[in-house]
Amino acid sequence: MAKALDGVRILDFTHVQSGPTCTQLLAWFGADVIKVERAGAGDITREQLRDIPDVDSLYFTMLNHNKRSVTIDTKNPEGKQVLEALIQKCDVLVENFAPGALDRMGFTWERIQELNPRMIVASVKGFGPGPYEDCKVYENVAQCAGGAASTTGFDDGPPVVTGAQIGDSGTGLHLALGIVTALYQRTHSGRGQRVLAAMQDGVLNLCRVKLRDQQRLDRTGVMKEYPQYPNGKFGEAVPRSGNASGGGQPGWILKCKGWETDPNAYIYFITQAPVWAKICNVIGKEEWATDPDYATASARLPRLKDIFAEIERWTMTKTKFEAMQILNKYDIPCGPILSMKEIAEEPSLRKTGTIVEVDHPMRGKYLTVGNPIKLSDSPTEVKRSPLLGEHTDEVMAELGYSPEQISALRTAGAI
Ligand code: CAO
Repeated sequence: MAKALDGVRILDFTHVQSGPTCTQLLAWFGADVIKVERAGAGDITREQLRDIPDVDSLYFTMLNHNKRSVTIDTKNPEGKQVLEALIQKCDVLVENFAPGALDRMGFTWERIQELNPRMIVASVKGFGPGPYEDCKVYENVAQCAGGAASTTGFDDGPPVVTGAQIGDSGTGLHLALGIVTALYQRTHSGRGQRVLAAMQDGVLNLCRVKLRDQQRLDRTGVMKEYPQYPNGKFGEAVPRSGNASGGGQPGWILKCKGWETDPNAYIYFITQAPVWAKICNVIGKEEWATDPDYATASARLPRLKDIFAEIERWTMTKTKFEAMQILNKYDIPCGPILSMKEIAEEPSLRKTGTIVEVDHPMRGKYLTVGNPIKLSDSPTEVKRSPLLGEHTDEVMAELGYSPEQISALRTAGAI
């Protein structure tokens, strides 16, 4: 079956996590992604956090599916020529080097345009133009600089980073959208353009509601859905809000049966206003449905702590799955705290291709997260990540190099 991005060729100069997540998505949508790696070494994640000696790590394999790998020394003059040929043949160059690295290689925007005016050059950087533009950045730096860490955690503790890789994978997603948008504009303009996704910007975009709250705090000095209300103090900046929902419907994480021994025996419970009467019935507090102290959403705000404590008395009598089943019958929004083990074993996620088992010639079978975006006319088939340089000869031949030329370039250390 045809794929959405059939015919799009990507020169994938990405490494570590942010860039590779972007090009992996494009590959799943059908683009031919040619990953250019340093000869002899490759993407540094191939050897990071290894669980099997001398075998590409899960870190690498889970971020580089459906790609081809070629090794080129881009600092070797002949290697540079190979790269020029690739630039002429590809539609998009994606990179997430440290600021200035591509220029230092000799591939400035101007030079790339000379070689291929239709080329889209897409970059992840830690920061956009400004005081930090030259900084190297990793995931947690972006989480801190983008406002996530200062607003995550509990009020009486330090800032906390989240396990969701919003700096890396989040920015990769933003970049992928920028690339397909630029490809679409090129169909009218005929020209390439630069696409920049800064990790700080990507994280901040995902923390949009916290900038909303900053302005509410500036205006009113209080945010009634935050756990600091009514007894705690608000300062000048948006505080950490624990497990509060961040939206207009208060929520919290509550213990379920087995919490004493199972660190994930919890449920997220939302006291959505339209189903308040049903919540009161389920937890056996029918009188709260009509009591003026509890009957309206605004009356409940100063009492949320006590309300959640009462609801928790009920959730602690059920496992998280039993509670889910009962609450869903009444359309009460809630969610079990699922461990990675439970997610890995969840049959429905296997069925939809969100969790996929992949076979790898050196590591054998492993699990990965498949394409989370499902297109009805462009199904995703997850294929294993390439071995280092596995497709060098194949790609060189496609570029028009003869076997003799390939072997000479190899002897010269260019590939
Ligand atoms: N052949 C020859 N040289 C190559 C090459 C190849 N195929 N591929 C890369 N290189 C060179 C680069 O040209 C660069 O050389 P110079 O420093 O001389 O210009 C060098 O390898 C190192 O590149 P780098 O600076 O990007 O790598 P690093 O490990 O020092 O830094 C990182 C890594 C991630 C901090 C940095 O790339 C960065 O800030 N990227 C932008 C933000 C980003 O994506 N961060 C997310 C990373 S995931 O957590």
